[in-house]
Amino acid sequence: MSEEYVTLDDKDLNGDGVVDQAKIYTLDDGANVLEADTDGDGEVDLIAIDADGDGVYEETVDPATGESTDLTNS
Ligand SMILES: [Ca+2]
Ligand SMILES: [Ca+2]
Ligand SMILES: [Ca+2]
Repeated sequence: MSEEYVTLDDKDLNGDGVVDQAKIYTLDDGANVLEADTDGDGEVDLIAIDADGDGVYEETVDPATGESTDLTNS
């Protein structure tokens, strides 16, 4: 595994005005994964996936439900 963890401590990801804790790591296949704790309880609330590593996230996943949302409109 060659995951790189980066902690973002100054990002408001869901626009509620409160900084959200998040980390980004890169998988061996080049995909970027962002995990965010948007309510500050220490549990990940949102996962975003950039499958091709170009910096644009194509999909988000709600870890509570496993439900994924396609962010692309193509
Ligand atoms: Ca927030
Ligand atoms: Ca949380
Ligand atoms: Ca991408």
